[in-house]
Amino acid sequence: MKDMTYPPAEDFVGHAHVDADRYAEMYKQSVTDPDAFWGAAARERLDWIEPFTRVKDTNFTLGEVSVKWFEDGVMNVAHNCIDRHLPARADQTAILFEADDPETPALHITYGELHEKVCRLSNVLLAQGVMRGDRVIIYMPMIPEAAYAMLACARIGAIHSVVFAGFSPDALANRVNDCGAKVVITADHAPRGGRRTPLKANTDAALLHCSDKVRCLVVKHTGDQISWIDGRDVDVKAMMEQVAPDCPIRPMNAEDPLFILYTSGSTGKPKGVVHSSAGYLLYAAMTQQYTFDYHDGDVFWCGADVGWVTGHTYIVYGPLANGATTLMFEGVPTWPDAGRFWQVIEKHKVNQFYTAPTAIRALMGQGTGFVEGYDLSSLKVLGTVGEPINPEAWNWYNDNIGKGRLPIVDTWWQTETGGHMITPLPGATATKPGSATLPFFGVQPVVLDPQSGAEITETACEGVLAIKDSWPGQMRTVWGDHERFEKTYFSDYKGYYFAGDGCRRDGDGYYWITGRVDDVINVSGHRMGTAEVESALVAHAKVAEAAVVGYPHEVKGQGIYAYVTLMNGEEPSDALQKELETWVRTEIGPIAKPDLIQWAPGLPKTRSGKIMRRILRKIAENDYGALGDISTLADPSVVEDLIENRKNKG
Ligand code: 6R9
Repeated sequence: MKDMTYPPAEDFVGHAHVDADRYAEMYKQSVTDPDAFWGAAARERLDWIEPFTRVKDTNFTLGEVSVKWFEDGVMNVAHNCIDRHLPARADQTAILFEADDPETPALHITYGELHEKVCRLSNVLLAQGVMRGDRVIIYMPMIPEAAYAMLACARIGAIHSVVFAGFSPDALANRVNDCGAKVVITADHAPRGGRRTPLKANTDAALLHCSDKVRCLVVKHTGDQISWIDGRDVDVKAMMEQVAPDCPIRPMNAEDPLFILYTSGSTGKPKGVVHSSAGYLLYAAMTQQYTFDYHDGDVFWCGADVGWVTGHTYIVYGPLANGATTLMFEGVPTWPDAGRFWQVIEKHKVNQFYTAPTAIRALMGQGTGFVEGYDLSSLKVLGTVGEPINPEAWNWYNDNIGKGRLPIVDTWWQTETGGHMITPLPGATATKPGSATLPFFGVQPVVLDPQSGAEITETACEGVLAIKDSWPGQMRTVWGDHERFEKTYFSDYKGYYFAGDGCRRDGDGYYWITGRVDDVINVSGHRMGTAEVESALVAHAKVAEAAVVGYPHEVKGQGIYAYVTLMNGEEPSDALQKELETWVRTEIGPIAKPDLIQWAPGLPKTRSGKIMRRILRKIAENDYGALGDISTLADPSVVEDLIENRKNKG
């Protein structure tokens, strides 16, 4: 079957930063002469206190892995995100804040105000003895203070580590201890979807397991009652009033760490991914501008949480480095109802909107009634991130939100990569639903044979996705464990950065991410992406969501085990099970027919919406003893339900 292709609209191309020819030309330079390409970009896009003399100094050889960019340059990230914009943009909105409760008036924080807030918070941190290189944990709601805190750290040279507000006290304590943080910045409560997470109480519980030297800075956001430990706890807003409104920037080396962000791998405890100052910021700025075709004056909305890399790069650092207006949303897509996203887009005349397929599917399940009636005509570009997008979700997004006229950028990247790696550029790339399309500037993807590790040179092929050479946004190390960095990303396939994803490259050189390679299953010797089967299942009108894993099968090696969540109002039945089996057979082929279907009222998801397949695999294997840590799940109780149902299947 020929893939559907959507070329960029002519009127769009006319105004875009980059068209197809320009992309080809720039891409070529970026990989043939990275020093010239990135050197020019870094001089043009960033302000330097001391110019760099060396651009790229990187080595992917196991045992010697080292990634350095603009090494001898001196700069400051907060200066680049705020101060240098002041002459032209002091009165322009930097952060547009939309609260959880739609009745709360939005805040328009100008670059001038942002400067003052960040300076004041910097002075509060300095007063607490936070110095260059110290670690600061940020455990906050999605409120402007979270961004102030990140930028205040950057201003004084402290390294921040944002911990998603949905994480448990245990997870928080582990992170405080792993990075040896001096301070935790939190808030009283985090309102979300009309409910409140007790962040201060969680922090109190976490700090019982940490050094008693750790200070707790509290933003009183909701004003609810909280407990207070004199001498340890600090009222941030009150302190900010008492300190000076200006704070000099700290000159930092390009390679000084900007932040640590913990991310879970397939094994072991979460890794502290370390990002640099200059390389990261440059990559964030450049991808935000090109991938979303951001223009001066646009209102940009990345719907992620600042607790994830997507929030770091595309709510805070990328947009602010570009002098953009970035929307920060405290709420959830489904509260007060499933029209909230569209209401916010109408209200603030959002131009670029970026979300995850899981959110699209959740809204799709609620019907189009919640979209109708909102004026979405301000939108110019739509984006997705986080997982492969199935054609049904893509079509729904395209038809109902894009009204068939907007480019959709499906951006493949990772916490480790800092910014977009494989993505369409809206004025340059014809898109194909489900494909992240082509590499960003400087990114050299390769497809490797998973067994031999050899690079596959045929255009159309399938294998594991790896990257041949460094790009400025690449992570530099794992905090405190460089060996783990080398082992995780550079040891399976020598000489390459191995992303952990499988992919297919089609005859046009387009990349199709098939999911994490640990999610690829082998059925009777056929390799199959679990995403493929899931995509087929959710294409059925009665299916809201599906997760597919492999499980040991006597004859086939691995069988296909499908967890299926039905649309509201649909009832499970034997007849429906048969119907779905037949459906998948016809969608993909007999080989993809699920061997077992389990009805799942809910799926175990991380709070960022990723399905925890590790848990589903264990349940499918009837191995309930080794479920591992389920504390990071949005709703741990779904696991018990799934186990009960699994047992009933024998
Ligand atoms: C940015 C982010 C990274 C993993 C990655 C891959 C999956 C992300 C994707 C995608 C297919 C896309 N992923 N974007 N898969 N298409 N457009 O999500 O970072 O949380 O570290 O996850 O997410 O499997 O390896 P992170």
